[in-house]
Parts: sequence; structure tokens; C-alpha cells
Amino acid sequence: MKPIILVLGASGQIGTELTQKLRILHGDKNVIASDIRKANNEMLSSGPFEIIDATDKETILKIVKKYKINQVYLLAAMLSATAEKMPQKAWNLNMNSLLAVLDLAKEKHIEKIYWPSSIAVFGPTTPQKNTPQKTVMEPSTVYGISKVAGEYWCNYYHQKYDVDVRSLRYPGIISWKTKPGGGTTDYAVDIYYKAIEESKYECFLSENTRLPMMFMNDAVDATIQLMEADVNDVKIRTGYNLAAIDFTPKEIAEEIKKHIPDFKITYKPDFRQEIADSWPSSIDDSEARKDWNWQHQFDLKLMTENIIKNLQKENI
Ligand code: AKB
Repeated sequence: MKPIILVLGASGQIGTELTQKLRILHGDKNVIASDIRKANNEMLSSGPFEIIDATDKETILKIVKKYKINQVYLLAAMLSATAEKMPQKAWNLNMNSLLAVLDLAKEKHIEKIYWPSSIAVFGPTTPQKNTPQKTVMEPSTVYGISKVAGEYWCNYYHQKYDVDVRSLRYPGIISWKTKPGGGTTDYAVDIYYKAIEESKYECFLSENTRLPMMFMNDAVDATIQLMEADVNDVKIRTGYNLAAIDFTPKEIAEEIKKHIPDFKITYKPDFRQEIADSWPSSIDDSEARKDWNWQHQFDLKLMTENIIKNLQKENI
């Protein structure tokens, strides 16, 4: 069946670029963007847009019926750092939005769901290097707890009700078009903006904090590739480990200096350091590579060239 897609959280960091790519692939009118806030002009002018609170099942159902939607990408979420400041609100948004769309699939209103998980499912007791798919998951953040619980809800709805829900454990996603908000890995986006605007950056993580990361283009491709994979190739219904690159603030700063030689980085770790320290430094994603042929394209060098060129062109 031809996909008619609803993107919940389309104005966010991943939603913005994923929606544009889905519109190119499936046709503008077949991808309905939605968010709790108003969209930017590019999104409004390129296809349908609806204001939706992702926890409001009745409104989602109304829109699903209005456009005859059969797939939902649920990207609305509160990320790790903000969630620590408002745990109840984070839990409410992250869990109730997922349960709403899972129920709509169980009730046969939609056929396929994408829901992002995160490396935040892991915690301080997880093996940090090359973290395997199946390992200890004892997260120390509210965001991480919501992602572990969410993964098991996905698995449960798949096992019990045959719901086709697919998920990836995203590393830190790095983009230049839309800034992320409230994450622990956000420094790796902010650093590029500040490098271009001010040739300096004060980093909220320490210089040797290594974290798994990925350029947005790879993240969007992985998401669509998983959603288009043959159902028999999707063997994991919790969340797939997904990886591309890993680096420290010091290493990304060195790469930026190759383009902006007078760039200076200083370090002033805050509460986000503890979150970063609880997460893996690298991820083993061999299951994704084996099951549906995942391959990343961008390393740190290529990503840095691409971001700096684009930000300079945009004249930020
Ligand atoms: C965050 O930092 O909270 C997110 C994530 C790793 O899920 N970018």
C-alpha cells in the first residue's frame, strides 16, 4: 500500500529534515507534518501541516482519518538534559505519545510506526566500549528510563498485537539546519555555530568525553531504510543499536581548527557531564548492518566539511 505518512514532532531537529526527505520520496501531499508549535515556512509551503499534541490520541485519530494515514513517525520527545529538570512532564510526553500511537496501530487505524530510542537506554553499569545490542540497561536519567520502557512497550505490542513498530537507538545527532534542544550531545551542534559566529566555544562537557555520534543525513537514511526494510528482516522489535562515529570535544575542536584556524575551545562541565559519563563511548551496531544492510556515509572529517560549508553559505 502506498505510504501516507504522519510525522509527529515535525518541527524538531530530526523531524524537520526527515519530513523533507519523506516528501521528496513519497510526494509532498502524502507526508503530513505536525507539531505542537507552528512550522517554519519551508515546511508549511511544501505540504500539509497540522497542529497536534502528540499525547492526544483523539486528535491524532481525527487527522489519521482525515488524510487516510497508514504510517506514523513519532518524533516528539523531551531529551535527556531538559527531562532531568522536569521528570514528570518528560515521562508524560515520552510515554503517553508512544502508547497513543501503539494503541492506534493495535486498533488497526495505522499499519506501521517509527519511534526513536536512544543510547540513553544504557547506563553506568553498561559496558562502555563497543556496547553490544543485548547488554545491561540500567539508565540513570528519566529520558533513559522512558526509552527503555518505550522499547519494551514496542516489543510487547509487536508480540501481543502484531503491531509493526520499528525503532533505532540514536546516538547524538549532528545537524546544521535545525538546532536540537535539551540534549546532552547538543554541544556537537552548538560548537559549529559558535565556531563560525565567534571563533570560540565554551563546552559543557570535559575535553575527553567520548560519545557515539552521527550526521543527520545518515540518521535520516537509517530511519527510512529501517522503515522500508522487508518485515522479515526486522528481527529486533525493541530498538536497534545504530552507530557511525565517536569523538571527544577535543577531537571535534581539532577538526574545526582545520577550517577555522583561530578557533578556541574551553571547558566548563555542568550537570550534563554526569549524564554523558553514564553513556557508552562507542556502539556495536552489527545487528543493524547484518539485518537490513545499514552503512553510514559520514565520518568526522566529511561531516565537518559539510556543516561548515553550509553554515558559511547560510551566513549564520
Ligand atoms: C540527548 O542528548 O538527549 C539525545 C540522545 C543521545 O538521545 N541527543
